[in-house]
Amino acid sequence: MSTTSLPVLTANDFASDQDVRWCPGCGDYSILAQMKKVLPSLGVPPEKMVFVSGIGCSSRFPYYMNTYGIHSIHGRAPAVATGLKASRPDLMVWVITGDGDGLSIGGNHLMHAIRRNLDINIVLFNNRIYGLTKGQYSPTSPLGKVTKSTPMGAIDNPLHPLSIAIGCEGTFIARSIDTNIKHLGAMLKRAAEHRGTSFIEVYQNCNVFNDGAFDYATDRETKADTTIELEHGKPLIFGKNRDKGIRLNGMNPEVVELGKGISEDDLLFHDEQAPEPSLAYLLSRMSYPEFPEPIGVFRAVNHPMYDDLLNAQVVEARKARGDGDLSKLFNSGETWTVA
Ligand SMILES: Cc1ncc(C[n+]2csc(CCOP(=O)(O)OP(=O)(O)O)c2C)c(N)n1
Ligand code: SF4
Repeated sequence: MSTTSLPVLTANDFASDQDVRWCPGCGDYSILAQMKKVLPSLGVPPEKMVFVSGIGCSSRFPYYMNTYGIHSIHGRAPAVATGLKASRPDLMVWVITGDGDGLSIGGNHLMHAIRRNLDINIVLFNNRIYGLTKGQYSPTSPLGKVTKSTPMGAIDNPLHPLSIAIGCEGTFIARSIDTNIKHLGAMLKRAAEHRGTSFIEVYQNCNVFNDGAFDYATDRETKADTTIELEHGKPLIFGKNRDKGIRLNGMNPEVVELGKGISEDDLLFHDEQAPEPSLAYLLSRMSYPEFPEPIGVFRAVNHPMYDDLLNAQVVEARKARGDGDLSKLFNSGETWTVA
């Protein structure tokens, strides 16, 4: 008996020969590097992977991967990925999108991809600006944000990507930060391993048109007090001295100081597997400066997958009615000739 061992892949096996054309210092580089680092550990060869994107700086991602890729049209990556995964369940499909691409023109498509629970992985690079079109405000830009298209300050309420994903009852929902590379790698790996749609928001610095949007969460001096790492089964504790926590006061989270009559047992314990998405939603509403912003897995639950259900129906239909005949179908029923 002969045994053949599979080649051990490295990050370089997933790198394409294309020059990377993002601005020097853009947060996209770090996301690309972590993706290439994580993929070899999944046991899926590059030829079985497809990266699908829409339009934007982040959407250039497929060019830089030595996998199959589709640079599709603005906001439509989830629709293209849905068709691909439904017809080729053997492929691992990633969707790369930006806050403008995914939440503005593509908001509707993103929503339906998440609620269907197809086995795809969506990574939303959130830089709270339109990068490619040179600095117009996006659906995640904060109120009052002065940009080229909002010279007197943005007056529409920003969207919270994770609140939307949780509202669609997504089965895997996480957040990470471009500069927190270990955490980002871990989140990408967990997303890839999740069966069903995974949705990760990555805080990404656009150092040309929105530099410093996440300084509060990345600055070495402040990040321990402005972010909180979610860990399944653990209490929500944060702060440089790990002396602060999140407690539920009725339906509202509040920041409390540990000691002074408050112990760890009084805090909210994170349950990423809670069947009800309500607590995950509350966490997604916590934002700076009132709260530390959660990073990590908000929700990871198992639900039936769209691709499995669809393909089971195809098998049933074939059993009952035999293989289809496209030409017969086109020429059946009422047909007419255009003169
Ligand atoms: C149908 C259509 N409308 C508008 C545009 C212009 N456009 C290109 S990219 C973009 C937004 C990109 O922003 P985002 O998704 O946040 O990506 P980033 O460039 O910041 O990574 C827009 C509005 C377009 N290309 N096609
Ligand atoms: S414009 Fe912003 S998001 Fe686009 S490549 Fe440059 S730094 Fe990155």
